Amino acid sequence: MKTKSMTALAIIITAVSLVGCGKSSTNQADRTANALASYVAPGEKDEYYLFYSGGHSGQVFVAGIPSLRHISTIPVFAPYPGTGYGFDEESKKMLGNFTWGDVHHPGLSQTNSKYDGRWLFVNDNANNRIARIDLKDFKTHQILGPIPNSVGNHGSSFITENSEYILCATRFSVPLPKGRVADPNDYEKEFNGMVSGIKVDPQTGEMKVGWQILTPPFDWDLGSTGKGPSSGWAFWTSYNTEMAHDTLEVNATQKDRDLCAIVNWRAAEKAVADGKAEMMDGVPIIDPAKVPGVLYFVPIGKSPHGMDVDPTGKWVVAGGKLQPATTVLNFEKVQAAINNKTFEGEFRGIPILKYEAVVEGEVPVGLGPLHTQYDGKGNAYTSMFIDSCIVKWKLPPWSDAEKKDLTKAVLDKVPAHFSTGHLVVAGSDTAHPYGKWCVAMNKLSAGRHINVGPAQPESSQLIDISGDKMKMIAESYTEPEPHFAQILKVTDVQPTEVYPKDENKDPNAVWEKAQSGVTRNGNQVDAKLMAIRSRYNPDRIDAQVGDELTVHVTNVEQTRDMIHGFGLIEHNINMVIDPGETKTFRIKLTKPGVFPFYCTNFCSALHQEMQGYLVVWEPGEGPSSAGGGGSTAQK
Ligand code: K7E
Ligand code: CUA
Repeated sequence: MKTKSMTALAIIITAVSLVGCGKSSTNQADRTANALASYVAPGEKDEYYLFYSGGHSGQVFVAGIPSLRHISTIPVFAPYPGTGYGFDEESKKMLGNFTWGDVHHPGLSQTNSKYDGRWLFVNDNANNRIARIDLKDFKTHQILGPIPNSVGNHGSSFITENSEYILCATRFSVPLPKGRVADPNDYEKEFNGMVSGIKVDPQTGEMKVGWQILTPPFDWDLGSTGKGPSSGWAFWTSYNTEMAHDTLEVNATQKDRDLCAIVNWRAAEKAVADGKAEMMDGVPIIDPAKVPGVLYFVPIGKSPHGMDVDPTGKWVVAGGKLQPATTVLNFEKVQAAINNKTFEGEFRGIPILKYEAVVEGEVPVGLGPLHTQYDGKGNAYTSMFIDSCIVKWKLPPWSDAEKKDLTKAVLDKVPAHFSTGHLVVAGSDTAHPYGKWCVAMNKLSAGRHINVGPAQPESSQLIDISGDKMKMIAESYTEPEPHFAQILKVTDVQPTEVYPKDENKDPNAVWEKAQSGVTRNGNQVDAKLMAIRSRYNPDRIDAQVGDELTVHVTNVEQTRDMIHGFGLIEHNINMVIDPGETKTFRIKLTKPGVFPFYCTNFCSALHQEMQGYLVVWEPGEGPSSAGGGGSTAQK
């Protein structure tokens, strides 16, 4: 036990002393060439979107490639006053009672194993949710969850080839169903993990929980979905085959190999249709010990993290955090082992495939391999957390000489700064990778930026992978906390520029002065406002303490980027309304006073003049429209 943690410590110390091994070139010609390669001149535009996860910021950030400039923030699991997200009723409802999430793995929707530019799905590790961003307007349209029977929704969101499902696996195990209490000392007996199939409506993208597969209490880690020969399958690593429930750093690193999951999701879907599932918390649950063919295990060394299917669907590569090699599974051999029952045992009724029968080789890439991406030309790129570099290596088939000595399959290394977590190549998770760029998202980028205090800003690095040798071209600040990302060609999406008036189905939308105004029904006050450069109509709302006030604001503009805001003084309200959009908020009025409201988004030379008053009278006072005895003040 001691020696093992000592080894881990030694590796980390070596890693720290290795940091700084790769300086960028000081050669003037190289510097000029690199600068030009990522330079997007004023007025010109980037060629790709980079959607990167914002980790515990709960957001998704959009950058351009090759400039690496951060150009947009898509709020998902946390309020964001910049777009008014989390203040209007609709987005508040989506957020539920949570004000944060932990986004790890964005996944673009696919058709025929190709990005179709429709949706971006992201997971929330913290509150067990999945969100859908529509690429028509780059906004969050659905948050599903907390998903029943699922805790620590980290091993997601992995999209199947035709976006039939988003597949998820749990990082944490708990007594199920949620709410049941058992002693963590009884972890092995009482706790369970889960694999979930989240069904996606092919037309609308609407998600719902389809089915789940009960698993032993391993900590499932990263995964990916199959294609080609592995179509209908999915794969996850795990890092706690030991089933430890305390001091995981030591107790979950005892075994040389952890059991990874090979899931036949089509078989799971069929088993549910055939009535082989039992309900738990409203979800059909498959017990894979009772339904053979749904789940298999394969041992992979050691404390693996990423598990990435290559574009042909034949090779599945796992990175062993504590093993200086990636493990390459051959899916055809996996199939043969399943058919011939080449098992080396079983665990709780689940067959364990014989390691030697399914592994094509272990490629000695270096220390701390995490995630692998592909260029579709037979090359793999693995991020090295400890070595702080990206390693390019050759996928099988290997020559006899390479097979004998797989160091020969390692083609190139480029330093990254520092401790790379994820990396991304456009289309790597589809059958059709494209583009010349790889982005390395570095975890512990100390000293890469000017000093801003104790927290060192993270960095991402742009690597040109078009040649034999990789070239690090540019570097940029990355909002915390980057995990995975997706790259999409700009020409593959056509975001809308305004919401067309005739598509606005909000019953409270108002398009002309005559429709707008304030009405009262008991203590319910309903204000329908029109926002147009540079005024609100009406610009006065009268109400009383104790009223419930609902305000609907329609931005009647039909011009791109003509955005209006609605900030209400001392009421914690800031809506931002895009052209053609209607947004609503509801508040209980608790204090008397005159509260100005104003446009928060700069809209014209007279933006500052775009303001009005919410007059909150004491009960019984004010104009008749406010329930008082005076004459009507509105309009
Ligand atoms: Cu995908 Cu960062 Cu959640 Cu690896 S995890 S690094
Ligand atoms: Cu409307 Cu500023």
